[in-house]
Amino acid sequence: MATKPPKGDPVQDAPQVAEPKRAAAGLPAIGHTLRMAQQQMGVRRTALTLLRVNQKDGFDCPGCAWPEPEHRHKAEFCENGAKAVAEEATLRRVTPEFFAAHPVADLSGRSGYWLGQQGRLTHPMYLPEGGTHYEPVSWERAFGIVAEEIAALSSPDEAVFYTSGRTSNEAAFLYQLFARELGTNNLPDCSNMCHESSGSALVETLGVGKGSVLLEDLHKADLIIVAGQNPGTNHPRMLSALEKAKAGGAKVISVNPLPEAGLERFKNPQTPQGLLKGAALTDLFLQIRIGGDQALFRILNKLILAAHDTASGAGTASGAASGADSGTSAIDEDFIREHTHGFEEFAAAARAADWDETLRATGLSREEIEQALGMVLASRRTIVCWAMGLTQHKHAVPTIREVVNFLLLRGNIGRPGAGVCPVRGHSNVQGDRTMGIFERPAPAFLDALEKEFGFAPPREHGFDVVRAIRALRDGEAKVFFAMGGNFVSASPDTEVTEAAMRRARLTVHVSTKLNRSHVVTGARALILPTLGRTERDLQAGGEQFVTVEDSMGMVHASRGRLAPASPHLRSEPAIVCGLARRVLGAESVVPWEGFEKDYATIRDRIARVVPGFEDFNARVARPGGFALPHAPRDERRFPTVTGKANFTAAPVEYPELPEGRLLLQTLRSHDQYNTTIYGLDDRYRGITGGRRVVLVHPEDARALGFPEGSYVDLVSEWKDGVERRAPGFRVVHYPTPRGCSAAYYPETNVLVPLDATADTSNTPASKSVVVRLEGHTGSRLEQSATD
Ligand SMILES: Nc1nc2c(c(=O)[nH]1)N[C@H]1C(S)=C(S)[C@@H](COP(=O)(O)OP(=O)(O)OC[C@H]3O[C@@H](n4cnc5c(=O)[nH]c(N)nc54)[C@H](O)[C@@H]3O)O[C@H]1N2
Ligand SMILES: Nc1nc2c(c(=O)[nH]1)N[C@H]1C(S)=C(S)[C@@H](COP(=O)(O)OP(=O)(O)OC[C@H]3O[C@@H](n4cnc5c(=O)[nH]c(N)nc54)[C@H](O)[C@@H]3O)O[C@H]1N2
Ligand SMILES: [Mo]
Repeated sequence: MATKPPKGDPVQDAPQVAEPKRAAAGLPAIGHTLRMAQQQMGVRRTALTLLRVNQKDGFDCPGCAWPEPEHRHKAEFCENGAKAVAEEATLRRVTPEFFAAHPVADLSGRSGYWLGQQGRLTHPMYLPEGGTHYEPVSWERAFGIVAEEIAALSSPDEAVFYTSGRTSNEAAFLYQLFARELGTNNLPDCSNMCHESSGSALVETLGVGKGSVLLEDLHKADLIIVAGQNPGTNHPRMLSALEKAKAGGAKVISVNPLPEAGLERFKNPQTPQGLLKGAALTDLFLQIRIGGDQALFRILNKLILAAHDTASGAGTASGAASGADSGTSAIDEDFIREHTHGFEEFAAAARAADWDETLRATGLSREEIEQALGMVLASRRTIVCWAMGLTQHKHAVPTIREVVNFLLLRGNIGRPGAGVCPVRGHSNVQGDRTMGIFERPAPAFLDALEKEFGFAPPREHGFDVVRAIRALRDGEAKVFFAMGGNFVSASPDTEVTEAAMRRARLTVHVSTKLNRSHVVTGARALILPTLGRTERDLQAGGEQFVTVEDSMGMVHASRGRLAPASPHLRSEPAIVCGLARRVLGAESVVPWEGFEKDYATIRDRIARVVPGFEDFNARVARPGGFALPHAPRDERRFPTVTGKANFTAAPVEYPELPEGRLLLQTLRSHDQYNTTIYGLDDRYRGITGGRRVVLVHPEDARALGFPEGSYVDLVSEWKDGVERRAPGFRVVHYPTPRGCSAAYYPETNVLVPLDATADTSNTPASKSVVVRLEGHTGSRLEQSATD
């Protein structure tokens, strides 16, 4: 079957710019999807594969973690889900011949886009110490190499086991079991760079680090606030939920520095009228300054309290004790009294919020904020959704805590149509955490593992992503093993991270596709090719399926149907079992062989270790799966330290911007999945044919002396004084607030200092990097290849 070969390496891209779009999806999206899919898969495979996405007997879309609706359309896929599937189900192959033709030195000069376009990995490959090329290696020898390097460590804590968020529950459970039986909690994951701030804030305040709403809650809400999220690109199926909510009378406020097309207008490809006309989704757009969200929610909280005080004629009274009728009150006094802790301290901090500071931090007008307040007070059921625009800042955790304060104040937790909705990224990132992929596991989880398997898991906390990079850099970690992902490109401070990886003794990647992490290696390196979601998984015990958990805590089965990309691939569970048997040997107390044969036996163990998974095999057999319990949502029970939902009172923070500098947010284009680049266009933002662009307010561009279309270097400024430079970006005028700018990740990761992280969660602050622009002097042909 004819598929088009990938084009040459377009590192020296030449972006073109047009007006940004005002609507998302619709007919152009369908045509675009089919073209991309057919280039990768051919026509027949495209049709067969795309019909299986998110159907009850099909596989879970590897795109995002948005849940499936109860009544699915015949083709329950979205443009970007289809691109994710096409990327995996491509007919292109990276074979041993490919590696023989391309020395590692050549591959490390290629862009990430080019590497990904080469196709699916077909064989286990080994780069020996001092070698110039990857060579084919048997699975047994590959496991032997890992065993040798682990045996040479002076402690298991010198090994690091990273996980990306596509790994199934079964594979994740086995992987953490292996690491802990070996003796380490060094289990960093992509969540450390993603929603860790959400988890940190929610565990402390509500007692559960997950969202408290189900899909039907969105449909029932009166008001949905979407803050720091671009669903038109990153969670396209969420737009249908917002559309449905609006049909039921809900209002939507979007809080974003950028006017994102999907939030403005959505053309639902599943309905004829949607395709043609589209629906306006946003009722109020608050074009906030980068990092201004904590200040915004703080002033809203002040205004809600003031509305209550006025209504109850109290002025200074402590709302919670006044006993006014909560049916009409601006705050839910009964809820606050019965279920929360820390109200007084919080209320004092909120009342002290200052308008001048708020307007400075948010860049919004008083009228806009008062308009938002009107909508908030008119809503009995409010949901706040958020993603990376809130989590990747120094003050991300207090920002999300302020969102929680905002919801608690009006009793919007544990009530239908209301709650917190952190919208997760990778399709099983939430499930991986539930399965114990966490460097700081709860003692109760370790106790349960110990009781079930009879070994003593390590209790000391392990490395998260940033600490793992430091440990590799400083020679304290020597073996780096990745279950999926692209650690080198996804992590901050690219040059530091690459140097750290190069110091390792051994780097190992379980992967579907080639990426930069395979070519920036330790002294020895392995690539272990694995099955993707779309592929049939046949083991000695017959055909297997796996399970995943979506962003709303629904667990369901995922079953691939396509023939594997190569007969040499192994499933992720089989790889962990093979590795564990070789590394741990006869001393292991875990039945790895049985687990590999029959994944139902893994689920039986999960059922005994992880709360909420009782009777797992029977419940997951039901169509659509089952919902995990969530104490705040289900019974307004808050398993926090105080036993109540905690109000918090942190000082308001927002990023400082020195004169002549810009705040840079690093974000996704419409044609990428994290570090996987599907194409060079960002259709909704009007950018085509290139990714090295920086979006700047026209007045800032003028004031800084860089007209539209000029080429600049982005230079980040951080207190360590180290120069971090991303060269050769085209200046694009864009409607972003003054002082704010945007450019794509991962090209700009080189600018994010390793130590610039969120307080408490340690998530890289990749949405607020202080940069200066410098005229680009070198030729554009000298651009770095790390993109
Ligand atoms: N097609 C596709 N789907 C994906 C992904 C992908 O790369 N491609 N990635 C997946 C993953 S892992 C994740 S985590 C999610 C990411 O989903 P998103 O969080 O939507 O991804 P980003 O592109 O990082 O977008 C951040 C949004 O926040 C806004 N923003 C930036 N700073 C601020 C701020 O200070 N305040 C506010 N209010 N807004 C701000 C930006 O303008 C942008 O709209 O998507 C998942 N789904
Ligand atoms: N500057 C900046 N940096 C960021 C972000 C940002 O917004 N700005 N976002 C952060 C976020 S939210 C995240 S989640 C991380 C993402 O970090 P990662 O999860 O590490 O990166 P991905 O690009 O999603 O990983 C892609 C690779 O995963 C492999 N893969 C795909 N499917 C499978 C599979 O089924 N199994 C296995 N084993 N491998 C598979 C392929 O080989 C592919 O090359 O990046 C973070 N980095
Ligand atoms: Mo993510």
